[in-house]
Amino acid sequence: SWDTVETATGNSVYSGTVSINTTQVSTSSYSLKDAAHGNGTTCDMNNKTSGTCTLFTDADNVWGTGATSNRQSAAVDAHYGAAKTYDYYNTTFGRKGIFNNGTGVPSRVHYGSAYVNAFWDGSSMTYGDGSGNTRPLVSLDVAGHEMSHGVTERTANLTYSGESGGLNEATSDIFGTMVEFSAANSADAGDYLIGEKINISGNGKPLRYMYNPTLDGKGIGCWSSTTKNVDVHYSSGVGNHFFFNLAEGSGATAYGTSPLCGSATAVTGIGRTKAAAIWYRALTTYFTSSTNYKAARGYTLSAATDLYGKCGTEYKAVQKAWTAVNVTG
Ligand code: ASN
Ligand code: ZN
Ligand code: CA
Repeated sequence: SWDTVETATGNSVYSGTVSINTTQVSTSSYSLKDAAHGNGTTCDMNNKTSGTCTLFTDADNVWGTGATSNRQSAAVDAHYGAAKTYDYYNTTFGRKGIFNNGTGVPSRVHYGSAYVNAFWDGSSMTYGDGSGNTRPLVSLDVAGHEMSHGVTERTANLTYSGESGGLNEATSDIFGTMVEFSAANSADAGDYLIGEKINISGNGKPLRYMYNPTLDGKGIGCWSSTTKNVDVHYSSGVGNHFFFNLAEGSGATAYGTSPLCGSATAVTGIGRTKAAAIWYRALTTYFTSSTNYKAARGYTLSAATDLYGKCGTEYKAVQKAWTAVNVTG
């Protein structure tokens, strides 16, 4: 009988030729349904914003061409991104999908006409094709970012405004980046840039820079009393900059130069695996809907204590990394 899990080849827009999981549905038809990742599916909105999303099917189980003009190519990226995000949370934290119940999610691609965004709506992922020079919004970091909004929603549920909104956005940039690193894909290697593949502004620049958030023109790299007043995609800079310092250190690093705020002293990184473990524990154990940056400092120190002990290297690095973004004790 059919409905068997297949390992298929996909030619993606951004991640090269990748392995994806599909399902055989008849003698000569396969679908983008991934029984190895909670039955996550990928479907085509056919450039509409409502109505049926049509599950992708294919006769030979070789998907996409890598060209944006091929409708399956972006679907391959989304399907791969959903699987890699599922794998990151499961392998790293034992979290079984966004809902932690083993269920995957639908990914809806080709949403709307010239739609330059992607979003999580509480149950599904949706991706636009971009407009003009902007490419489809289906890169690994964008997929990991959006699905991490689902994880935040199901855990701390950080309110999407003010400083808690900045922490919500930073959480998505942090784990979107961790998904990108964990996939170890040579066509889309890990970095601390967000959206570097999609050319969102048409100038070849990424959307955000975690090592120096000011490089996007509006991001906040150092906390101040006005951080709460800016859009959450800019106040996230404080959290992104903290995470970079904690993972990679301040100053010149392999992934960019992180400036110190004020008179802070240099930070030596503890590596992104430990930094992400501290953030995830803080997110899932201590953060609440109203957590602000000052509280996040205390909660990540509690998380570091839980994981690595009180006043060890990791604990002190968390202190220094927050002080380096002007979130002081
Ligand atoms: N792409 C935007 C974001 O994730 C849209 C949204 O859901 N706020 O930040
Ligand atoms: Zn977001
Ligand atoms: Ca990236």
